[in-house]
Amino acid sequence: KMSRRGPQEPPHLPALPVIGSLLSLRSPHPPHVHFKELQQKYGQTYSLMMGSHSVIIVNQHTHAKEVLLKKGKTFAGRPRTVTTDILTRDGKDIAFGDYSATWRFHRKIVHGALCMFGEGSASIEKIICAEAQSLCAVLSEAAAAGLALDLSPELTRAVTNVVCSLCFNSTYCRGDPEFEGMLHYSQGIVDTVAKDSLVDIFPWLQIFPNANLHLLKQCVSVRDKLLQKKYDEHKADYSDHVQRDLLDALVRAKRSAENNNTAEISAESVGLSEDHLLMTVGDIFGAGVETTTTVLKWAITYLIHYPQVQRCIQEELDSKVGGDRSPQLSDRGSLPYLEATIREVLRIRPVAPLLIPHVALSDTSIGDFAVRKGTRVIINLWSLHHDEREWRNPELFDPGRFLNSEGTGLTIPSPSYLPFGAGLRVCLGEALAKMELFLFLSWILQRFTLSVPPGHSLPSLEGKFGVVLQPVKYKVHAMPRPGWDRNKCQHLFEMNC
Ligand code: HEM
Ligand code: PLO
Repeated sequence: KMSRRGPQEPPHLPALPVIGSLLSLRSPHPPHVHFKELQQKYGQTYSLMMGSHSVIIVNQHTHAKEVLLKKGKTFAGRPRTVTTDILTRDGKDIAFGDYSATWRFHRKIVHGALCMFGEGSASIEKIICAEAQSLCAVLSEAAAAGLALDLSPELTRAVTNVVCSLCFNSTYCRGDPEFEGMLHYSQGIVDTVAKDSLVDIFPWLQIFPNANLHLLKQCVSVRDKLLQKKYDEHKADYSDHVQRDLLDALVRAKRSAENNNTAEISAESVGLSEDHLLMTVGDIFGAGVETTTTVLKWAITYLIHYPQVQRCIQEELDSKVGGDRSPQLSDRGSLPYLEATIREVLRIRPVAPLLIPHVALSDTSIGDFAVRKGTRVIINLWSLHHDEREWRNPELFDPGRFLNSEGTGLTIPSPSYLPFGAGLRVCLGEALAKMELFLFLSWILQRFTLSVPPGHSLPSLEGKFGVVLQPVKYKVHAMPRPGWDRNKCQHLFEMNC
């Protein structure tokens, strides 16, 4: 309840000048786990100093929803940090850009471009299925040769080709040097970005900021060359009559703003400079690749740990889809156990366990706590998804918790579940990501049973904390299911397309 003296400051971790609350933040655990533990001592919502910045950590769903939904506009800001400024040319992108007319405009363009792919010959479904087919072909070949495979590059290529089609109307073949380069720079960025604001003041991560910044700058410059090349190509053969992809949609918006001299909107005023265009498409490309790939890797890691879950999904696929055709999006409604498994993976290993930090744009409050303008707010999704009051046995991987009591339909058993965030800053790729997860996993599990090679130990479930929470690397043995040899896979594909 509100006290008579008005809203109080939230409980505060001890803080020293310069390093802030650094001494209280020493822990062998990654930040999201440590922030969850600190609740024992400070309560569910508390504040601390990161260097000179005041930060509030939110560990419960009611406060999280107040920040994201009820007061969404007040908390729609983003902090500027050294590393994200390098990545996004001082916040000229969507994800790390502050709340502004430009940000709103770019979200709208991206949203429109993603919707454009709903139907027609270049539909997202067709694009994803073509990649699923090619992924399964690689697994078949490895299986025929008796090889175990690190699935990471294969999954990354499949997912990359989907966003590449959407962003640039192009795809990569296996072994394409440009793709290999992208794998390398993107991992470099994931490992280093956001490490100054959140992470480089955490000593347990053993970071050397300068080496980090150097690597980040190098990787960003490789990425920027790739983006620039795509942009120049699109500018060269741009036509008002066809819109092939997101980049065309952005170029069109820029041109129409430039031609529209009478209107108040000029390219500069709505943020349609070349920098803005490149950073927006860079965001979608980067987010499109790293998030979905990471979830697929977590899903496979858990399926290997829980073969009974894998069997359940396969039985569902056998009875609802059968063996004479491949799964399609319209099967989603009849495969609840697979959907439940995807939901459980997103719960137990959220891609962005701390979302992206939000910033209060004016003086406000969270619950009974006063919050000053400029305060950073970190929503600890890890705490929400592992809250013992909301989830029975939160550490247990149990897709069944997302099924109704008859096991025939889906539910969300707790309001403490926000894998894509919520409100103004909600993920822009949620629908796309869900289509990809469903199609890739259903195609793979219809054809293969996944396990670690004989004699290998199970992959770790811990994960490596960075701007996304990634599983470790390991080799997978993909055993074709009865009747699913190489010829059948190929034949079925040719029939369907
Ligand atoms: C933001 C999750 C896939 C594009 C976010 C946020 C989360 C999230 C938690 C932060 C919300 C916040 O800060 O409040 C996920 C998950 C994905 C996924 C779990 C996969 C399963 C994608 C894909 C795309 C995408 C495929 C691209 C098409 C974005 C963008 C933002 C964002 C642009 C920034 C939004 C903004 O700040 O306005 N996502 N995402 N995401 N996501 Fe995703
Ligand atoms: C991933 C590496 C790329 O090279 C650049 C990039 C752009 C957008 C980022 C993404 C990275 C990581 C995941 C992020 C995404 C924007 C939204 C998404 C942070 C750094 C999430 C999960 O919030």
